[in-house]
Amino acid sequence: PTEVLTFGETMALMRTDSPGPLATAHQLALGIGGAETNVAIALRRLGTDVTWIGRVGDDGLGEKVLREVAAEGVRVVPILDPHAPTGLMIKERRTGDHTRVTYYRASSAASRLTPEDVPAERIAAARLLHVTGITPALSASARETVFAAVDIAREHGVTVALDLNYRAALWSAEEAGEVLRELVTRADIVFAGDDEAALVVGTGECADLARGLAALGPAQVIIKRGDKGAHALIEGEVLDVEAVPIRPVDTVGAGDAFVAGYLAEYLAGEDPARRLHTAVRTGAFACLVAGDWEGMPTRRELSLLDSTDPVQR
Ligand code: KDG
Repeated sequence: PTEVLTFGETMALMRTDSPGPLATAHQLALGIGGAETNVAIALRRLGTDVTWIGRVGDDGLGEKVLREVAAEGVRVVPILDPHAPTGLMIKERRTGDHTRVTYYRASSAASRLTPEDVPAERIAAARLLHVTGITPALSASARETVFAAVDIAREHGVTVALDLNYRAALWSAEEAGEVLRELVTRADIVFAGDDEAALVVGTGECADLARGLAALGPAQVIIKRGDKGAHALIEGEVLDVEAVPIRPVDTVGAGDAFVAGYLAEYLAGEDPARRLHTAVRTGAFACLVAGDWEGMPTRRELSLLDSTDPVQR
């Protein structure tokens, strides 16, 4: 039994430490990253029980992915693929304020995910299934896996959370718009950036976007607005929340942290305002370190950003 079940591609992640073009970089720091494990790790740090199903290559980088995620206390269900490598992502700090991401993930092990990798009994035993719009962009079989898992969750009354997470490097806006729309109609909780929501419902103010998404079915729609906070339409109630002011180091992973903050509070039975209050804080934390998930806060740390005292004793 698990509270949250999630699955998707987690890659080895290499990043340059100092600003400049990749072509002249001499060193890369090695870590791991993937939207669903970023969420899983953040949930775990907030005290939620979480399982991640991951398909990786039978190689050193795959082993690293599995070790890192397991070390965070996430229950890992590994699928080792001897015929394809673990995907790789490179983050190039091109300037102090701009990060460029390059993927080496075509035909990766995770792109070969199939519906059999996500067994019905695991889904049925969870309270919530979390999926992202990245997985359906990986391949036809990965897309099938997402839809199959979501259908099983619905059949068993398991809450379905979806983060649209559009990745332009993986598929076109048109293709994504169609598939994501189908997924939105099947989800209970939907997270989207303004641009991502627009792919599904057409451009508009964030209130229009939230209404448009909610009209497709989900009872909880949350528009993530980065340093502008968030706008939500939850069971008919409109809520706006401001972001926590910070000086961001790297914003990659902030959306995942936001999702985890919201879902952890939702599962703990907290009201919508509390869910959003925590979500903007977890999102801010993720921006304060270079890694995608390393900076995710524990519950005890959540109030840290509200303190003006630079030293805690
Ligand atoms: O949301 C952050 C993720 O995008 C990153 O950690 C890697 O999953 C990833 C992706 O596909 O970009």
